Amino acid sequence: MSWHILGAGSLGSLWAARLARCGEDVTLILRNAARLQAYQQAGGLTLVEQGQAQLHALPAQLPDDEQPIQRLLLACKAYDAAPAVASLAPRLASGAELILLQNGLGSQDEVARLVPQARCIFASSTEGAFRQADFQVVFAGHGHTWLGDPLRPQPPAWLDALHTAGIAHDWSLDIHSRLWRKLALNCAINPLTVLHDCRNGELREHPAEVANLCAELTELLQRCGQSSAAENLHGEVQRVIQATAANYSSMHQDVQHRRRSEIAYLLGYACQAAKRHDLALPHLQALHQRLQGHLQARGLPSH
Ligand code: NAD
Ligand code: KPL
Repeated sequence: MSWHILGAGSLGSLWAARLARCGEDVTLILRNAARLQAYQQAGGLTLVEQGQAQLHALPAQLPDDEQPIQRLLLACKAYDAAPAVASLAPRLASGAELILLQNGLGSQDEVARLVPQARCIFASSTEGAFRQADFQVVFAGHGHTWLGDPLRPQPPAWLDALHTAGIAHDWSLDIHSRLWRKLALNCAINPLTVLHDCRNGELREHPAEVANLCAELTELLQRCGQSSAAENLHGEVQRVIQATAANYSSMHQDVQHRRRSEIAYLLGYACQAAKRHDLALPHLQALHQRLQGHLQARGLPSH
């Protein structure tokens, strides 16, 4: 069975190249005719791993191609996920499976609502990749990907293909917990790095701000029934700040490069959840407003 991968960006290319080189049948879905032409001119996707570049001339097509889709890896940003799936919905075969690689929360439910007939598998990844040029992606950080289906505990048979492709993963029986934990980490670190315009490590100079956010995020997770995701959140945030001290967070990089951020699916989602539960979280709400103001002042979307 073949793979369709929507989004030849960082993670999409990383998955596409590794699946294709172990013999999987992979087709890319590109945004429009101009992107398809640029891809054809580039001759394929290049993955740079440990300094070695390898070109993969994978077939590519447009969203309105007629080929039915059985298994789709959705590798776009959270805010693009629902519109992208809406454009592909007529092509989904019966029993189609979607793997949703988006960070944060909210986009998975938007997609699942659009295609109730398909199986939606949620993913949370700590792998790192970035685009160094058009259709050239650098595998920057080995990590792990957790996959799970909140509605069906049985793992899909194709997990073996991920294993063969060297994509480190586990099937998770509680993928929501993984996604909430990552969302909380991202909410405690990323917005502060944008507002202080600093690397992750410099947050060690703002211990009270980090501690206050962790306390409120812990309360939120507990109220949302995510007690295991809440466990020792502050300790893990401090560990991640230390371990990634020299890095700029993904949100800092987005703002720096004047790209739209995923704020709505991180802090925005957290603040909405607090509101639904009638929970007052003054530090988190103030952070959300400060970040929105910061983005608006730079002409970037704040939702
Ligand atoms: P990216 O911006 O590099 O790639 C997304 C690609 O999707 C772009 O090429 C974009 O043009 C394409 N796209 C968007 N809508 C489309 C459409 N309708 N049709 C065709 N193509 C479309 O993004 P990324 O860094 O790969 O991130 C994807 C998701 O994975 C995000 O939610 C991100 O937070 C998460 N994530 C990324 C990393 C990483 O290291 N890059 C790590 C962990 C999680
Ligand atoms: O995932 C991250 C990001 O930059 O998005 C870390 C390193 C955990 C910081 O929140």
